[in-house]
Amino acid sequence: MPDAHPHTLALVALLGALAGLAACDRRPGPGEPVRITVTKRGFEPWKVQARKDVPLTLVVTRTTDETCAKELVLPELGIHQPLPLNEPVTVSFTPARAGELRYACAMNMFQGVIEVR
Ligand SMILES: [Cu+2]
Repeated sequence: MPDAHPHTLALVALLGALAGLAACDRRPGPGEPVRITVTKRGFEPWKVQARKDVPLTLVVTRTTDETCAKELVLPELGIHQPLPLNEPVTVSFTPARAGELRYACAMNMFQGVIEVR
């Protein structure tokens, strides 16, 4: 194997740094679906950001049968979305006001917030 050129090494280091940044920044770009996983700890992440008047798509996947969080209820928007086990479910809407949109499981034990700016 030939010696690696110094520029190649620098490029590899740069790509590594970029990959690290991408892994740390979990905030999706505008229009990108926001992934939420329902684990035995509840909705993860429990807080997501959104923009007023910009369509928001949540992709919610319940990965545990151990809790009662088998539904996503967002009263302000009349959403009662069943969450089948291990099946990504898409919930789309456009926040019409800034502020906090609260959602929860059907029994209000596990909660989450969509922070609309
Ligand atoms: Cu519950």
